[in-house]
Amino acid sequence: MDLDQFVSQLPDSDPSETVEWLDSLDAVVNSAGKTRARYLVSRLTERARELQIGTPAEVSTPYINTIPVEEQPWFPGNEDIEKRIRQYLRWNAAISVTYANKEADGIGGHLSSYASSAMLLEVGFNHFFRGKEGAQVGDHVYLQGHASPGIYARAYLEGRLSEDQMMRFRREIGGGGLSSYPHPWLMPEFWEFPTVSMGLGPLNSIYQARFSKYLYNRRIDDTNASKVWCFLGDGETDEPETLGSISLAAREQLDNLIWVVNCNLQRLDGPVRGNGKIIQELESVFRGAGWNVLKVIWGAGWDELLAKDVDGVLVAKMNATIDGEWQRYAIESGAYIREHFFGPDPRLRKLVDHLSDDQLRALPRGGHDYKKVYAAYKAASETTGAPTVILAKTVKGWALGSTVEGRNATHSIKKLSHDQIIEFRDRLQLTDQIPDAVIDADAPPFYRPPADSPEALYLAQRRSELGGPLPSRTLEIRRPLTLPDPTVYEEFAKGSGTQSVSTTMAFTRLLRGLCRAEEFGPRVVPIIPDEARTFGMEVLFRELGIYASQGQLYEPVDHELLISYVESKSGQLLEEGITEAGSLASFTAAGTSYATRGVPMVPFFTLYSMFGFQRVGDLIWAAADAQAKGFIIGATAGRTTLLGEGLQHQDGHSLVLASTVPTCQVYDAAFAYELAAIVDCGLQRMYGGPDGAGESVFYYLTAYNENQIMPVRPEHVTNDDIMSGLYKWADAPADLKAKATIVFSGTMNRGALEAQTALAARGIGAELWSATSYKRLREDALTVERWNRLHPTQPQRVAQVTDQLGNAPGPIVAVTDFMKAVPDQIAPYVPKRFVSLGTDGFGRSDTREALRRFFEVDAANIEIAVLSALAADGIIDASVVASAIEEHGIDTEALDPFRR
Ligand SMILES: Cc1ncc(C[n+]2csc(CCOP(=O)(O)OP(=O)(O)O)c2C)c(N)n1
Ligand SMILES: [Mg+2]
Repeated sequence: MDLDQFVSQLPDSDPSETVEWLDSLDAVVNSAGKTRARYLVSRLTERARELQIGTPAEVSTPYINTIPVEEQPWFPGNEDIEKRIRQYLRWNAAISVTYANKEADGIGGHLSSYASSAMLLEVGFNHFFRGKEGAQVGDHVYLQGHASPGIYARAYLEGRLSEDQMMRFRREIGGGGLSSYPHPWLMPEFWEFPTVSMGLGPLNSIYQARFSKYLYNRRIDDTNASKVWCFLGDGETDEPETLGSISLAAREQLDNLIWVVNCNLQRLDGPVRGNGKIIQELESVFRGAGWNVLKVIWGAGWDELLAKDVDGVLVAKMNATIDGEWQRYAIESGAYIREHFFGPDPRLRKLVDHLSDDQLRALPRGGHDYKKVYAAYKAASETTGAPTVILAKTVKGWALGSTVEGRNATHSIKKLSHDQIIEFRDRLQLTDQIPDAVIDADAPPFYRPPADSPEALYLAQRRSELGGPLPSRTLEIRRPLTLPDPTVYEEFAKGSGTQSVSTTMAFTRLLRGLCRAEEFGPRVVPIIPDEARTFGMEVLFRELGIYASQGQLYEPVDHELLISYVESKSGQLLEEGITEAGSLASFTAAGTSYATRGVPMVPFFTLYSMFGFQRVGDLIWAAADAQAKGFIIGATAGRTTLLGEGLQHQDGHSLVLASTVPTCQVYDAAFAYELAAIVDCGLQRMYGGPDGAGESVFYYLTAYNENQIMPVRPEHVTNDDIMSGLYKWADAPADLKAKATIVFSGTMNRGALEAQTALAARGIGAELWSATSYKRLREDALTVERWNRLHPTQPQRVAQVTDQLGNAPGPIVAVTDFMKAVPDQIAPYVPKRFVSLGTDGFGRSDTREALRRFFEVDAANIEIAVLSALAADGIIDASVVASAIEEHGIDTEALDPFRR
């Protein structure tokens, strides 16, 4: 369909004038050709834009630099010194990777990504990226993870890293090494943003920029001057996470966000778009989304040729040449380029008659020309009202030598031979600094100029002027946080009286209380991905306001209601729309704010538990690596508690997935008082202490939607009991001898209680225990087990769960609304018969009752499991179990749900 068809539907107030204009265009095409006509149309469009006529935006422009040479600003740096610095950086980066691969089974590393992006990074380091010294917030710079050797090389030149550390690239164990990629967890004073899982850095950077504006608009921190820079690969743009949220950046007018896409036209295996043009494709995508797009395609050498290209043949050839060919031109000789690029058209060939083959071969790409890059960065930093993306064309493996540069295998080359090192050294003009005699292919020397050399002084001076070194993860709290008064938790200990409520409702009430708390309240960041009504949290819309950078430009349809949809510039709630990934990125930005700007913030991200770890597990992993703090609330938890929704909604495994994340504190609360205690203790652990720094962990907490009367917190239950993962909730009925123990979690407390009553009717007493965290119990047991293994001659320790359940009565039946694997985490440490009841298999749509019977976790099945365990222990006769099965009408021939 012709997209311009709409024009025929517009009124034509002067048809004869229209015909005149069209005829003139026809005449130009006939007499001067299409190139000229295209030029004229472009000029008209440009003028129309100047006159603010409101013509539709073009999504694509010719394959040339966006900033014309006449508009290039003065380059303020010292060109010679910067060049030498880059040479040293390139050298040291490559050498550190070579060290990591000294032995036969090397430990990897990448040479060619940094080689292609060195210039892009250096212009930023020397002229743009603001550090965090003094009171300034500083910039947030997301770097391509596998370009880390270059970042280490810079820190080495700056004297932040030692030669020993450089030799220990990728040797983390034993200390003193450098992590393979940006890992704040492993290098907490250096790296800020884990980026190497492709796509996550770009996504996180968008929400980081948005969060910066949120802090500013809510008057929590003056982030106005702080920018977010994100460096990413052209191949990385294929990840849906990379481009998935770019429209948000434009909608939110994130002019504090600058992306630099290193378009080296290659990814790991081969070309990104051999048959197309990645820069053009990305330009259309970003322009369509409302970004400011700056293409940096050609270096200065081309300016003269483009100026002489009066009939547009050069631009036409540039437009028509596809990336597979450009990649080839990057490695071929000048003669080949003359023959194949310029050759076929005599007008083109004539353009370069005056250039030698060597000069032709040396015509640079824009991303390797610091003046072009500087111009783009300057324009980007001065842009208002929109985010900017810079599409910079580079060569992968640039300057690494003829056998590496631009080759399809370049990404995976990890080691340079002696000859390659010599060629590289020569190319970098480092013969004086690194003479042949000191080059040993296995142990080539690093090179750092003396501290009083012009290069070292320049480096130091540039960084000090920009506010200190980078990357640097701050551990200094600029705006301390005060924890809420404990009275906010008190009501939850009293139970819900006669009212039936869910733990989700209790959580919402607690969240409101926390948001209202003096001083602490504004630091809470509630995050919801379009599920507030599902969770019964819509009361928060009006009470807290939904953050909207433009306020609310309309009167909402439900404005008269108490729960109306209120958007506001100072709103507190981040209602993210349907994006768990985006919400997680907000969670990460808020949860790491203590370290990225010294302003602790407390995110409470409530998600649909099925669409958490399962959907955005890698983002959660990255949040953990970034040492994020906060609470992820897995609402509508449980495979049978969430009724009616079926297989793709009913979550019986987020607790299993959560247990894989080292810093994640996983809690499955049964009662309102447990939930309140977990939040209370969690806040103290993460944000307590003298400076509010606390521990770098985060909490995953389930919340169910089944209503029940919330019990009063038993007298004997302490916060430590709840946090320890397991505590006795109720004794066996007073008149009976306790013969068994039922361990429940979450909403299974009700079935457990019913089973206790039914067992009592059979004269069997059972204790009830609440397991709030199997992960916690397992980790404690693992620690004890290891200690015992390594201290064989010392008095052996006993794990908490071994002590507790070892001394509890009879066999243990653990029941959960999650997979059996959840309670099974403690099975090896319980020194007696241990049976798990859980919800393995796909979910089903039905009532809770039917579901619990199907998954065999209802009261009857708990009772039967206890009887069966007692029979197996020889305490009762098997016939008792058989008759209970019959009494309850259990279908013994039904298929095991686990298999379906
Ligand atoms: C999610 C994910 N998948 C795969 C990889 C492995 N990987 C590392 S670098 C790379 C190629 C990157 O190409 P590009 O984004 O173009 O960056 P360049 O190195 O060319 O600058 C791949 C596939 C990864 N790091 N993350
Ligand atoms: Mg690439």
